[in-house]
Amino acid sequence: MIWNRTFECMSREEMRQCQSRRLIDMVERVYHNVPFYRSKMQAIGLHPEDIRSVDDLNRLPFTTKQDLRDNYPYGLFAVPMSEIVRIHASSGTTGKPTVVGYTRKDLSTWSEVIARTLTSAGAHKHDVVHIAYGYGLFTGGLGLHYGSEKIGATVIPVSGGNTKRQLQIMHDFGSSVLACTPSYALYLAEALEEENINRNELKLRVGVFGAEPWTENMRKEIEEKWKIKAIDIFGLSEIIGPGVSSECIYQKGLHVNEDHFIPEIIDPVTLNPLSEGTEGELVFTTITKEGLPLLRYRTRDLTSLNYEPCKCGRTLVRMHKCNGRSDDMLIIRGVNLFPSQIETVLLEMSETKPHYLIIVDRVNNLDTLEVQVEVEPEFFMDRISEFQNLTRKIQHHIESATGLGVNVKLVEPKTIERSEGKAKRVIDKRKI
Ligand code: DLL
Repeated sequence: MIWNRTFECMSREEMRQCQSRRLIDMVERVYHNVPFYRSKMQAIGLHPEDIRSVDDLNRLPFTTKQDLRDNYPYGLFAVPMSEIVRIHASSGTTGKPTVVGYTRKDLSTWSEVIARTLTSAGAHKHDVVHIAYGYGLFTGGLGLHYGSEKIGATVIPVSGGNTKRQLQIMHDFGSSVLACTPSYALYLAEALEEENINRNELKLRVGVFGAEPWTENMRKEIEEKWKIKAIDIFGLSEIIGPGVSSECIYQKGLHVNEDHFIPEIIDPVTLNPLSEGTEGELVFTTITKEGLPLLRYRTRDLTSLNYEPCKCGRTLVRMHKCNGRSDDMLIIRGVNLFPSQIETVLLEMSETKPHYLIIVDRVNNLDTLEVQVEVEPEFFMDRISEFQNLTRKIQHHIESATGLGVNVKLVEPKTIERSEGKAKRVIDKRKI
């Protein structure tokens, strides 16, 4: 089944024309409505009329997460706040989150691309979609929610956490599609065995998993443990949230909704465009977004593009499964974390030194986060209660800055290895 044949199956030439028309309109809008883009374009002597088709895409300036941060919170919005009907946010590189805004039309586009995502995974109106992505500022929960309603499925908005309850609901309410991070899907599978729930009493048949990297091996494990088809779905808040691209049932790359988001692959160092099939950094230009339209947004995700037709009938370009990034962002239990966020917390506290080590692991399919912190020497001579208080204090500060549970370990001064070059801040022991 294909949700929107007109756009998902159009010829490459029709897609080019559609993208060109939309791009021209979008460049005109951002030039007039977003001072940031106007001055960026003026600085390189580029006028909206210079953009005549998608072939001119690479004349446009790039946008980075830092640009969003510099214009925090609403500076890049292209419409007045009275037109914005929803806000979401994701982690920024330091303390402040990246804020994104949607108009009514943006929300309708979002539901449309999620409807495509679910349909390409094989879901339909008779399904019961169990949404265990977090609801809130994170785009996972609400993003999947409205798209599921759009296809006419029954939505169970469980949100994340409370594993026992998840399984009971899945069993009693007849969930047939599971939407969550792949690592949580594995964790739930293990809990299923522990709770002694008979898999054959569940109606589950498909999973739509994303928000973090996962390998083919993880897919195999999830599919075997759950006896379901596990579909990879990809997206990022800045572009819309989930719904940017997703696999079809052939699981051979993720179809990009390129009538809304034009993908490019660039060399992350020279910033030059790379040819089809070459791995590099994924860049998106949104061509229908109203609230937060972005020109050539550097995702930092590494992948490649494939324009060959797919067996499913969709002509939408496919991106290879994403398994790496060109920056140091970690994804822990689906939550994005930059080491600099931890550093900011530690620098703000007088008792600690900015020497720290982040250790990420996966225990029973759940990510764990430990932060080792060097403290000022007097803490090692003081009473044990002071020591515990400080541990708790750091833990609390990190948790409220990142939204992630953390195990803090205080270590003696000069025990964390110093490096002569780039400091090694992260040890990621997860085998993904
Ligand atoms: O994670 C949106 C999302 C929600 C996607 C639910 C899929 C399902 P952010 O929190 O802004 O948005 O994080 C975006 O997560 O740049 C990638 O590095 C990573 N990511 C998202 N999906 C995948 C995936 C959501 N399927 C960042 N495979 C992106 C690998 C993924 N990485």
